[in-house]
Amino acid sequence: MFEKILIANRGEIALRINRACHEMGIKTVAVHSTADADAMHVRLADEAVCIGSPLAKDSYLNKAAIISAALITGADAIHPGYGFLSENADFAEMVEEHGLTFIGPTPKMIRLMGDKITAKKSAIEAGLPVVPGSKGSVDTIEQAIQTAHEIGYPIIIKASAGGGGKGMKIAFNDEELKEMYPIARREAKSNFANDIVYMEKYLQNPRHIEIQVLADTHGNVVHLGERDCSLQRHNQKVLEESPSPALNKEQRQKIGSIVCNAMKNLGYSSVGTIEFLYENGEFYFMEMNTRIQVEHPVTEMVTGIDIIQEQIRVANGAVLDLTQEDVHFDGFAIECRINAENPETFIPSAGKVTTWHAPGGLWVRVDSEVYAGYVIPPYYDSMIAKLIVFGRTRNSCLMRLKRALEEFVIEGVQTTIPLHQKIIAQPDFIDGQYNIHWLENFLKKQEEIKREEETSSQSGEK
Ligand code: MV4
Repeated sequence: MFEKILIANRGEIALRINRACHEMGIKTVAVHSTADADAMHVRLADEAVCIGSPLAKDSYLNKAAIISAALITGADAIHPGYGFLSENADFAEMVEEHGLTFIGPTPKMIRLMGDKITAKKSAIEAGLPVVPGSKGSVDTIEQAIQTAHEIGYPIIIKASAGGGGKGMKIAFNDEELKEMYPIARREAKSNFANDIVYMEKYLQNPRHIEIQVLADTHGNVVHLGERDCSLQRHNQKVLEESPSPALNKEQRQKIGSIVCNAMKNLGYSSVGTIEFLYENGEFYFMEMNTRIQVEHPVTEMVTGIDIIQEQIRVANGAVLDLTQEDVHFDGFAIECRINAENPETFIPSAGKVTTWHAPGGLWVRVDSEVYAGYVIPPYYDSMIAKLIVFGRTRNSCLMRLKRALEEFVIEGVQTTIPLHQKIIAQPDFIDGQYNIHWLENFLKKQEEIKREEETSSQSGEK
């Protein structure tokens, strides 16, 4: 096993990786920017190296500085966490060239999945169901119109170098397509320095359901069920749950085995997530994430498997010690992402956390780097904590979540806790009746109610 792992990340995930390493008897090295010198994972790691100034490009994205820190401290492997360099094939390659292990899949696999056109082609070849669409890139407006007529409107234009929802354009007819096609290419060029786009049938009311897999380097693959991540705002997930309220055991087993076969066909190793749109009982491959994801804890809660420990073991060449029969799905888990933001305007709220009281008790997990007195730096993502709760039934999970959110006390900065409290009180959410548009529609309605209240109170004052 590795003796020392360098954690190339910050925040709650750095702490999460540090915990997994220490439980495996592995020493850790934290790297941090000057803004993160007081971070909890820096304190808890066995060693720490400052790698640069606050802006990510000068520290957490500085490949040479991170690899130098690993070499100087004698680390055997680098865990990239999520975001930053976690899906950067050049970095993974550089790590291997320096005789270190990148804790993730091969650079080739990262590259394949990073390009959304090659990812979709590989998905089809591996046997995954996909949304009908263009065969590869759409290079001219004539080709775009022809493709649209073949697959039928509405269509969606996506950037091949994109992902995560950035730079997508929807068209319902030829006229809109003629307008949107050049805009899509221009935006792809400016966002991703690559103007290659492709087209798909636009699914109007799907859920976002993703499958977690765990694969070793010897061809063994298991799936750990699904997560329903439909509740999102501006392509940012807000709340995730497992199992999905939309799936039963047979459907889970069916898509799970399709995904496992596909991963075997691909020769995939490490943890991975296959994202699907799910509509009218059908799954459609969207993209694959080759990293550990923010929402992995809901899967850990319903399977009892430490996904990061497994990721480290398979990166070290270990044979998976689990077969599919060993994976048992039990109960319900929900994760709330708690951001330091105004819960109505979503404007980030950095600064000193003066009071911090995290909830506890049975089946309540809080993953966070925050402590009383911690100063949230303004340079990074606003997610400061994840609250994950488990219940044997979905209702007991919801009741526990309500209780835990009430117990949470954070002072000094604004947080999205009140938003979560509102969401979980909605009948649609309680009934599991939601899709990818539900949250944004809900927020729009809340805005309207607020505006009406303001107007009526103003007229009342007169
Ligand atoms: C789609 C779609 C509808 N039809 N593709 C957004 C994230 C990126 N991975 C792909 N996305 C979408 N692709 C087809 N063919 C709708 C979305 C989408 C979405 C997907 C999941 C979660 C939230 C979303 C919000 C808006 C659009």
